[in-house]
Amino acid sequence: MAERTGAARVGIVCGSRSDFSVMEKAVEMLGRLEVPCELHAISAHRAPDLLFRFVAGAEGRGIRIFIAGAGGAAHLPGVVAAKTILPVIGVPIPTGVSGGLDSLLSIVQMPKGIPVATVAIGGAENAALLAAEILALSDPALRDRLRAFREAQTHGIEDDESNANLRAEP
Ligand code: RP5
Repeated sequence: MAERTGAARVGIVCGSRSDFSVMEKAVEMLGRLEVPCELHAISAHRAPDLLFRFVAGAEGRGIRIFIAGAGGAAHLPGVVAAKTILPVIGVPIPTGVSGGLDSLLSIVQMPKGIPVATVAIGGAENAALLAAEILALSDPALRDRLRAFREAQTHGIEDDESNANLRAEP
């Protein structure tokens, strides 16, 4: 388990350690926004009882949102969503099947009544940003950090050398 300082507010879980290279991007983004999180590898198929224990204990530990990533027969985000009413954001992990189309369809095609907010294939950064935006609804300081992130992102593009001739007159 990876952990940032302070009680984790976002629980990140993925189906295998082989997913860590994608899911670490969510850890990194949340770290940048100063949102404590934890990262676990727990397969919904290979260790369902452990997954249920993780989900059942998470809210009591301070988790407010889950980010769940899986590849192939990617049932993990849906199974997490089935066991909690906290928001669940699904990250389809890239695979050898059309770049991860199998993962995407497995995660996005949830039955009505059990939602999973699904981001793009490999879109762990956006999963982290969406989680932060949800938390920011009741956290003004985090709202400010998100605004600062957006502004820095915009300035990075405006300041790019390729756009030098488009800059406004001083
Ligand atoms: C899924 O199967 C995992 O989420 C991973 O993306 C994929 C392959 O897992 P490993 O065989 O690498 O453990 O459950």
